[in-house]
Amino acid sequence: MLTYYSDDHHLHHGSCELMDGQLVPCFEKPQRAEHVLARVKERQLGAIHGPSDFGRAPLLRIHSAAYLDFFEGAWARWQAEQGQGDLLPYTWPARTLSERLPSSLHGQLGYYSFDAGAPITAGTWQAAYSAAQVALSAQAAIAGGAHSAFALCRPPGHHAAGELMGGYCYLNNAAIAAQAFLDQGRTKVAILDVDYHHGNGTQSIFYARNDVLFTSIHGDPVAEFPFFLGYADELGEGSGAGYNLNLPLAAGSGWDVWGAALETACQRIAAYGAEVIVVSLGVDTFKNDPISQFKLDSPDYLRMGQRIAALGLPTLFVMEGGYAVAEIGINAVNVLEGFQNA
Ligand code: Q9C
Ligand code: ZN
Repeated sequence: MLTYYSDDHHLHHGSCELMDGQLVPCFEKPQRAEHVLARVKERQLGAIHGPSDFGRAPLLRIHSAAYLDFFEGAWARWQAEQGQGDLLPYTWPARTLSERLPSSLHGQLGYYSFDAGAPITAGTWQAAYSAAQVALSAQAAIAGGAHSAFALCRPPGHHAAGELMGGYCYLNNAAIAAQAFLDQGRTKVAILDVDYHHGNGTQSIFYARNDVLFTSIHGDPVAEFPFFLGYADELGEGSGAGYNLNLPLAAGSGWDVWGAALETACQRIAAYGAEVIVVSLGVDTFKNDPISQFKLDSPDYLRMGQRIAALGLPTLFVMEGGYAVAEIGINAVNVLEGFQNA
């Protein structure tokens, strides 16, 4: 399997995040991608390519120009204000407040985010832009005839909506790639989001559409981030009604429960008649993940890849979460090897 990767992810390195009332070092750190890349090499998964540059146009199919302009220019504005440290939001347009766009940097940052989990640093735009190009390059490989490809994206993307960053995400790499398939003539794309957290951004982007089926297996939002989306009764709206499948699971779920949910998702994808699958590949479902509550073990990721392969469809894997840094490479590449060896 071909892997696409850019060193530019190192340009994004947030300092800290809020956890249980304390500022702690960011869980979403460069070593994550380094571990995955090292494992891809160790297992000789296949060639590793740098991305091509497809420009802004494919990003604009998912994100608004206003959002991209804000994100690209935010760090320079922060520097012009003599800002110290990472740029982090602290006020959001929650219920009872208006959704006006203020003129101030922090006002706009609140407008374009949903939590304080997506710090903007000097290189965040470039890293996120390159991650999107990595996804598009892997997408192009599949469009060109490859049966599968791995986009080793960092930062991740599935929490990012059309005009929102949050949950370590800025640009929705998986959604951008899914849209590229459609723009190149495919008519039915399925997204399978296996990250521990619900892919609220991806769901919201495609919620009213039937050309992308969104399926997700995740920690029940009643108890888990992102809390405000990801419930089983969210089925899609308008022409997208019936094209959104959420499979929330309880904390402590292991392969027996998780694998059954995967079976449900795969059967829905097959019934849909998908032409291609985009897998939002988070491995924060691992038993030792520091911020998650599922109990998958490393061999389970081989089974995951095997079941996805049984769908028999061209498959684009897009890296999302996973924070048990030492094991993230083993688990992510196990999915790819399970797929490849099936
Ligand atoms: N620090 C992805 O896995 N958790 N994002 C906040 C308090 C946010 C996870 C907990 C988790 C975001 C891509
Ligand atoms: Zn996650």
